[in-house]
Amino acid sequence: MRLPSHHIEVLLLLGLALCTQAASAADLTVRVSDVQGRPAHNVVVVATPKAAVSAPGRPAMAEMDQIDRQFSPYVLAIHTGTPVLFANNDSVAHQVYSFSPPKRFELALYHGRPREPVVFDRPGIVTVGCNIHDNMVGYLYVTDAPWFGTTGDDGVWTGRDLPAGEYELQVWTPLLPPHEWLHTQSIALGDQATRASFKLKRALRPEPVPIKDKRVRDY
Ligand SMILES: [Cu+2]
Repeated sequence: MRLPSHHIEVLLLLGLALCTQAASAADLTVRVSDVQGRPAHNVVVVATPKAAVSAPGRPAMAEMDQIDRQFSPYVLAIHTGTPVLFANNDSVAHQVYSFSPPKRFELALYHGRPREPVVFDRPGIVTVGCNIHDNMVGYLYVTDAPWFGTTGDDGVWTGRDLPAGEYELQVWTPLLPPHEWLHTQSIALGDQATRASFKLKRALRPEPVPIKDKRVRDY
């Protein structure tokens, strides 16, 4: 079939419009530093668009491991509805639980791969612990926002291909007093890669330390 020339023109214009739309997205790099200006890692960064945008694809499952009698990662950011597998690759068995309102659960004492993941179906902050090892603590930040993550050792999180527009940025860490848990700022994104930074206002508490000494008696 041959298309009349004006139809071809319309198709070309349509193609051009789609390309333009795809181009008006950019990466967002957020840097978080502590009061001394050092990189702050394991900090949750959330980017919420102020207008509706098409959301990125999400992993079907997330994982929080247990190593050296600690949760790894210490802080995990997930989208609401994501199942999380609490693997236990430690040398000892653990009994993971949460009393937090967005998700209460308890996994019977286990080692290795748990029978089922835990689905976090409500947004909010969930603290997890172990019934046997009181020093173990981890956090899940469950969010409805389309872009989120945690900072690496360099204090940086990068969101990929955020459509142009206005966003609210929030950062959260369990290592600040509760009333200072959220720092917020607004940012406008265009078609250029954009940077934002947060400097936390108060000193962070130390993270719980892993216990590597295998001589500690345990079961
Ligand atoms: Cu344990």
